[in-house]
Amino acid sequence: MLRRMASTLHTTACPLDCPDACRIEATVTDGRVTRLEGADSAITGGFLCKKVRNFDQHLYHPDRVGTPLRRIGAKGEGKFEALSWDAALDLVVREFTDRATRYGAECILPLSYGGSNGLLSQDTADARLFARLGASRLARTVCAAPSGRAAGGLYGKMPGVAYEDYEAAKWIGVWGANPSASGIHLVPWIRRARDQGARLVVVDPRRTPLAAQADQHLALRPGTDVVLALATMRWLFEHGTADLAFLQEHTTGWEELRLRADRWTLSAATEVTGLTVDEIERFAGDYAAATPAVIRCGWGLERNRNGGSGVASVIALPAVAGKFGVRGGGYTMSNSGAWRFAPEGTLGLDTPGGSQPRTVNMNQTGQALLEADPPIQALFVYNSNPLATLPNQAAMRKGLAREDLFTVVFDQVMTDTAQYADVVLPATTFLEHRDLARGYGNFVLHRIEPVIEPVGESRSNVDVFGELVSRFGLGRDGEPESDEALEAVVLAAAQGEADLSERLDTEIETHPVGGGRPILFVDSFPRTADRKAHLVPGDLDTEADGLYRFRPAPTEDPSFPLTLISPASGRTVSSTFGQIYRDAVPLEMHPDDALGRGLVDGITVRVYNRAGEVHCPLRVSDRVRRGVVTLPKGLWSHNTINGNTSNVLCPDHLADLGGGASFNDARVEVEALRAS
Ligand SMILES: Nc1nc2c(c(=O)[nH]1)N[C@H]1C(S)=C(S)[C@@H](COP(=O)(O)OP(=O)(O)OC[C@H]3O[C@@H](n4cnc5c(=O)[nH]c(N)nc54)[C@H](O)[C@@H]3O)O[C@H]1N2
Ligand SMILES: Nc1nc2c(c(=O)[nH]1)N[C@H]1C(S)=C(S)[C@@H](COP(=O)(O)OP(=O)(O)OC[C@H]3O[C@@H](n4cnc5c(=O)[nH]c(N)nc54)[C@H](O)[C@@H]3O)O[C@H]1N2
Ligand SMILES: [Mo]
Repeated sequence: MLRRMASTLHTTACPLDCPDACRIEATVTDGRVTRLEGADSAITGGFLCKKVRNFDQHLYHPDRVGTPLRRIGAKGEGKFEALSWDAALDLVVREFTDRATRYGAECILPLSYGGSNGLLSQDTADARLFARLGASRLARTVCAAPSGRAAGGLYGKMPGVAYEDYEAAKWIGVWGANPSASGIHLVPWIRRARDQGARLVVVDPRRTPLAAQADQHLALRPGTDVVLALATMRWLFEHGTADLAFLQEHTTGWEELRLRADRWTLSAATEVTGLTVDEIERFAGDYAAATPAVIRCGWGLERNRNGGSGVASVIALPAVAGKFGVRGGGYTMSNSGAWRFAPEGTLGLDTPGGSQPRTVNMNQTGQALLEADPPIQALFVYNSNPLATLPNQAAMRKGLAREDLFTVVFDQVMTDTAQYADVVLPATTFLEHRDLARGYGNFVLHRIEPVIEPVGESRSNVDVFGELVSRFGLGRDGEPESDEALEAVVLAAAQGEADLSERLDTEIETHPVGGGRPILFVDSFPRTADRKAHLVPGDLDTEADGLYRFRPAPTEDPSFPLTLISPASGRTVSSTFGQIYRDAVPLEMHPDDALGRGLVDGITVRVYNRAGEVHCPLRVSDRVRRGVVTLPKGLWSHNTINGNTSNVLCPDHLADLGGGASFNDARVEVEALRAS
């Protein structure tokens, strides 16, 4: 039991969707969290981001859901009344059962993404419930799907260079990543490397904080990374700086990759990327000359129709240039593959009669809610705020507004999505429940134990999904149900790891087998069958209909000449914490684009395309390149004047790999908003 006394200190960790997985020291006073600070860590330096330092604002926010709620107003109106857990779960079981009987179990769709991102609060009891119900499956593609496919196909998800080893690098390329907002503990390691003379290059359509300090900033057009990377490879081959010995010994497909790179002369690449010949040549020459050289590949470049090929080409570069084999050399993408948990076999995820329910791609949930056949009649949203975070927001909103759809939203706060729920269930946060936090930048795993009692009547995912399993009559005698039992299942399913539970008890930071600072192609190899990098894997080539092929926007519609990108911000994690920030967020636009349209800083604009429009303030800034405008991801309806966010402008066509989202492929026009 948790003891209540004046002030106690508790060590825990942050599982939020961020690469860093920080250790936390929480102060609890009279049962309330009063202070959160970074706890000792060799990797993070013991400091926390501002968002999590202020997590108490989220914990005790007036919009925190305190009890189960039932809708009493129209959908979207936000009128609810409290009801007991018993009554709420009864209602869910009754409605889901009724609809499954009438339409078949596939009419149920679970809709979830990272949420708290802990290993217990997703893919455990929830997976058991929805599998045994025979519900539609969800392809969780909103993030990292193209990059995951690329990293899996080329290198078998080999973990990359550790943050600590950036210090050894002489050349650091930050490519489509903005660690100053989205994984801040990499930044001090980059700074240390620079203090020792490392060169910093940033590839990003925006001048991010690191780009502003970089030795070179390549502000390319969004979605053209594959062309920059291939032109660089062509240059390397042409100038005798490709590492043919490495390619022969450790890769397959390099001759084919070379052929595909061959059409990208510097001048052809400048046409597409908007960079100059000098810029690309300088980039290639400096990269070729430096050792160790490391690329931090982010997620900004995957979110367009060329995203999978873009990521594949970026992570193929170190193979072509021969940058592996030394500490601090190679690339870092997601390091989630450092831990391989495979508990599926022990959780009992069988479907009724071995049925194979359909799969809905979450990037097209809006369309599915409006058009799927059989129809989606029961939606269970958890660990996600899809109205704020999925593309094609207009379809999503219309789908959620369907009177015949029964929607459950299980969340910590009244999100935009929750406003459309029939039943809202209050969820605990990682300070109130047990979980496991795994870094996907840092090579760490932490056990999370609750530091306070649940706020209000909130309950954990494990608890609620477990209870639903039994209320639907789908439970099985003796199977692991409690959070502790499920934790044991997950830990025991960690491939290649021994004594993980004990290690989590005794070690300050638990690293995966091998220690978590691999030297690539020396003590860590691709997890492909032949331990080689496959530079043009057949399955990816088929899926992408030609890997590394650059696709111009299908309809470069002159009515919508601007590309809208929606990067992460330093205030929110996706849309988490969005209830705290209610101010109107501006669209950023280059001064030349503003001038051409007669727009000035500070006015209210209408950003629009055929899918919808956003009304918001304008900030004129040369931080974005010409032809590109930005509006951050994770905004809520209260952050804009008309209640739509950038997601209303984001198309729901898919990236070339993994069924990924194409958020950064939006085309828009902007005009002054006239009072009507
Ligand atoms: N504070 C905070 N931290 C987070 C998150 C958050 O929302 N807030 N989100 C977490 C999650 S879910 C993720 S996926 C990661 C994301 O981490 P990052 O990948 O670092 O974040 P993004 O801002 O999505 O994208 C990075 C950069 O890509 C640029 N970009 C956009 N389009 C292109 C392109 O076509 N090519 C290139 N080269 N660059 C492009 C953007 O301008 C942006 O600066 O961060 C995680 N950490
Ligand atoms: N326009 C645009 N939109 C984007 C992106 C973009 O680049 N542009 N990027 C996308 C990316 S990278 C991502 S990862 C997605 C993320 O999209 P989502 O997965 O929808 O992420 P969040 O908005 O953080 O929503 C997570 C929700 O889970 C809740 N939650 C947290 N912990 C728990 C828990 O233990 N139990 C329950 N039941 N709920 C919990 C939080 O309160 C929060 O409301 O957004 C995408 N949206
Ligand atoms: Mo993400």
